[in-house]
Amino acid sequence: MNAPARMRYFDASLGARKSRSSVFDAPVYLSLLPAETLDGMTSTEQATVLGVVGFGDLPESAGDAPYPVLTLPMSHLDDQKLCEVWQSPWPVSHGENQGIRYACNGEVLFGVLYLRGNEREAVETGTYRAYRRILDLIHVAGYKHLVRMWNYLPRINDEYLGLENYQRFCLGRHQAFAEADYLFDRDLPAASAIGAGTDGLLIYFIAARVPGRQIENPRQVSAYRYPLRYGPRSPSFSRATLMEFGGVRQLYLSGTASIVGHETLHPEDAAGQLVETLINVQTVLDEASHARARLDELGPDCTLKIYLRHRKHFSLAKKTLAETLHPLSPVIFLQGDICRRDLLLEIEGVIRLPCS
Ligand code: 3EB
Repeated sequence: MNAPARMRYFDASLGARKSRSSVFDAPVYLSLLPAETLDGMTSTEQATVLGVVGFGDLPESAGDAPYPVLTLPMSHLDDQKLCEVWQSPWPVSHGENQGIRYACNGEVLFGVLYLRGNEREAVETGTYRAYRRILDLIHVAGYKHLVRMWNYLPRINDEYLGLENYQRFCLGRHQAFAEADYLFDRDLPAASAIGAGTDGLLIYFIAARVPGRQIENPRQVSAYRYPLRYGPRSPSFSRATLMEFGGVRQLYLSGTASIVGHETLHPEDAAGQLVETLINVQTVLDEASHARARLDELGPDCTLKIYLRHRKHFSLAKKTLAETLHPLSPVIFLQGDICRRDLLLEIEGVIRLPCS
């Protein structure tokens, strides 16, 4: 792979790391905080932020922040409007390359990319370009292992010349990974692909110096082995990535839906999809933890995001999650379109697993 031209890459954080690290710190951790919290941050606190992801509502001052900020045009469904603050235990360095704004700390790189919509460019071509840029960056910067990718697409369920935008997205992503010689049962990151009210493709991602472990779900056919009827190239993602670093185990859970085998279960039944999805989430958790972690026991270490296609399912989702999760597990509720038309909801998460 050729190094991108005009690469600017500084990693001053490597030095800081040695003096600051503790064996019990993960090099990246997620806090879900009200957006107003960002206004009160000192510059010392800001220096350890890898990135912030907000949903429709970040304060204007976030535009001046030193760290990468992504504001996703999506509506909160809950009164509690939380944003994602990705933090490092020690100061980070910042950079920009081919439209990717990033922060890194010697162990992980957090990046955000917005690829403006272009009428003349097919979705698959734009996606391919975005993924090539990301793969080039992580290769040159030395954070070669993709941990987690979040993808937000305009009009995800619209069809053009027989292919849905989501299927076109899968084509471009597959091509980029295949050209980079990714092994589909070993190297694929966890991911989400959600429809949002954006003009272009919005991506944020985490990459690491060391590889994680790819986790699959025994109740589901691996997405990269889905049969052809779901699209000419299968979705290139794993069900979760398990990271073990800094003496901590973290599970990056992909968008998880009401799919068993490769088929959607309970179409048009949000309650059924919620139950099936939560079984899938617990199953992936079992795979990663050898059945030692339970959703209802995890507490603040379990941060989830749920996307609902229809607002009308919010109160049902809120109630079902309250019955299933530990009361201290924070959840972000968003309106978003799911990649299959018959899916009404999807749940993803970042979970710190208890030490075994
Ligand atoms: C599924 O299991 C539901 O294409 O990156 C979930 C998470 C889904 C990620 C992706 C798609 C993606 O197939 C859809």
